[in-house]
Amino acid sequence: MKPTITAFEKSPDRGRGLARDMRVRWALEEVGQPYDVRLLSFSEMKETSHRKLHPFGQIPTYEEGDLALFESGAIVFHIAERHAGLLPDDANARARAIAWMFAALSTMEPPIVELGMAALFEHDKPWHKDRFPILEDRVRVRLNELSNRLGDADWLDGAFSAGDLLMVTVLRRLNSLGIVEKYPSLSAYVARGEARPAYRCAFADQLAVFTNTLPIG
Ligand SMILES: N[C@@H](CCC(=O)N[C@@H](CS)C(=O)NCC(=O)O)C(=O)O
Repeated sequence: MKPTITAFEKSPDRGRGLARDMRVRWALEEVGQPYDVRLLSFSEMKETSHRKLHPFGQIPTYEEGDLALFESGAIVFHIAERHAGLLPDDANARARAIAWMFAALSTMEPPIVELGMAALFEHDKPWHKDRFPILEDRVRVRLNELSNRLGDADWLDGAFSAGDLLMVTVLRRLNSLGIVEKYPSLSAYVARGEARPAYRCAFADQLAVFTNTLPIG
């Protein structure tokens, strides 16, 4: 059954692939699963009908038959479990790839989001000058550790997995801050993710929503 996901009707990132529907689109492209997209305005996201799908009134959501999911990580995990290509068959390697999914979302993403929020919304606050370097340091500590672990490998644990997919999307959130560029192995890692045909297809589709160049559905 063809799933339907939700995405911003007008993404605040202007189609730079930073909204979290990008992860879901990329996962679906990696496994070759066609999908439909329902676009939502900010007010539609807060309506009761959407909150039945997403308690926090956000995107993305995922509907497939009588299954409705929210949380991009859970959706990517569901896709990876139902299709070949995003999680290894070997049980231990699979468990490690899942650990990287959690690492992307619960260890890397929170300080990165915090820094991004501070850059976007707090620059005029009196405490911004003191707080920003602290947030930057927290991110740098994690990037250092991740970079040390990745070393010169292509992916985090053997073959490309859903762990890499989520990690690349999380690191991309730093794009406008010029921080990942200080870590050549991480920059190359993100570039490798972005070069994957499935990524490029997903990116083009979400950009087309913003530029209005493709019919959706
Ligand atoms: N942890 C959630 C976060 C979802 C989220 O923050 N979605 C953003 C778009 S990337 C959103 O809908 N923002 C609008 C809002 O919160 O009103 C996930 O990974 O799906």
